[in-house]
Amino acid sequence: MTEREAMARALALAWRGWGRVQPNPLVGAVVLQGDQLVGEGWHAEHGGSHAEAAALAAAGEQARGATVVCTLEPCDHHGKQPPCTGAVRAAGVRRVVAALHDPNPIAAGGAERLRAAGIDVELGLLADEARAQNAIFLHQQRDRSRPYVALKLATSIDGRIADANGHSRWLSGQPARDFVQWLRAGFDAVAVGGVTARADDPSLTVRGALQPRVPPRRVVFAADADVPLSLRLVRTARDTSTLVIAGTSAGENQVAALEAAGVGVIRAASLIDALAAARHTGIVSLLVEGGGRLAGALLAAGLVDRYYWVQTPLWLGKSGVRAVAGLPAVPLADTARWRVTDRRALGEDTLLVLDRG
Ligand code: AOF
Ligand code: ZN
Repeated sequence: MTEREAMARALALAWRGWGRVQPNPLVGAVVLQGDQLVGEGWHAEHGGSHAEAAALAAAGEQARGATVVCTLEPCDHHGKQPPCTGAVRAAGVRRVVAALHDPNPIAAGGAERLRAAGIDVELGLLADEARAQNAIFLHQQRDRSRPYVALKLATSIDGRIADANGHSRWLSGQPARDFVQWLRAGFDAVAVGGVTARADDPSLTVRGALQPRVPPRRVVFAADADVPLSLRLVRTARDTSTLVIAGTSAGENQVAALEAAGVGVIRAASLIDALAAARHTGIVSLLVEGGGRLAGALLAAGLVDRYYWVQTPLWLGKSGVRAVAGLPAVPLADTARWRVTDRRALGEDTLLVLDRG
């Protein structure tokens, strides 16, 4: 196995922490003795063993003289766990290959510490893949003003999210819906706009195989606070936290009724203020699941970091509900290309993961 193959394996292992480790990073590690894999590990639970320490423990004596291939620079601090730099040195490792420099100032400095101890350290292997994987963690380290925002839409071939009657159940197939359940588990909150909340009456809960350590909160962006008390999101608000982000002129009575039902309500004058308020309540990552107006408003404001596009092989025609509404026209010469970070089949559907350029 080459170091590049080992890094691809470490990235695959790191995904096993999805839904369980946030706000900490996803991290995977592999120990190579020559071209033989002699140990692997990943960060599995928040507060638990770091990936490098887990991989070294699995390798045991075979770690002596070996290379550790890990998706993040080994940490150099005593936090919930002892520093991985200590574990690397104690194991007699000769070389460390890490995909990313650790942007967390409290934990960083591992590469320098290890080099000072005579260990060969290389950073940057498969860095783009590692950055895409830890996009939430990296965003959180550099921007505390708003959450990381991912938009997820399932659309027809012709870019519609519902038919002319507003029906969207079910556009995508079961494998795509299972993927969305998995995806939700890794976000702090799942959001929809008021129109979608009223039309679909969604639960926005996680009901898949992966149980998140902390269930995502539910957010409704509804400027007029028009979120009927009969909706599932309101009726279950005491079991799973629900937050309505209303405009500054939303009616007092409406707000009071929601609050009496156990829904949190905050007021914000604009979309950017709404996101800042959500971040203020501890939402570091937000998965927006529609509808078209909220998607369009977020995109127009440059507030979408990633787009998970599930494309379903059917047509809905011109009266179907557009995936994105109200996006101003942009001349081709001025529009930035988004980066494809993943592209794969989910049953009959196709997933495209696009990061803002
Ligand atoms: C992890 N898991 O596998 C690695 C991490 O919360 P603490 O004290 O355990 O430390 C968290 C920091 O340690 C984290 O922000 C990152 O900078 C570094 N490495 N963290 O949770 C891991 N390798
Ligand atoms: Zn560590």
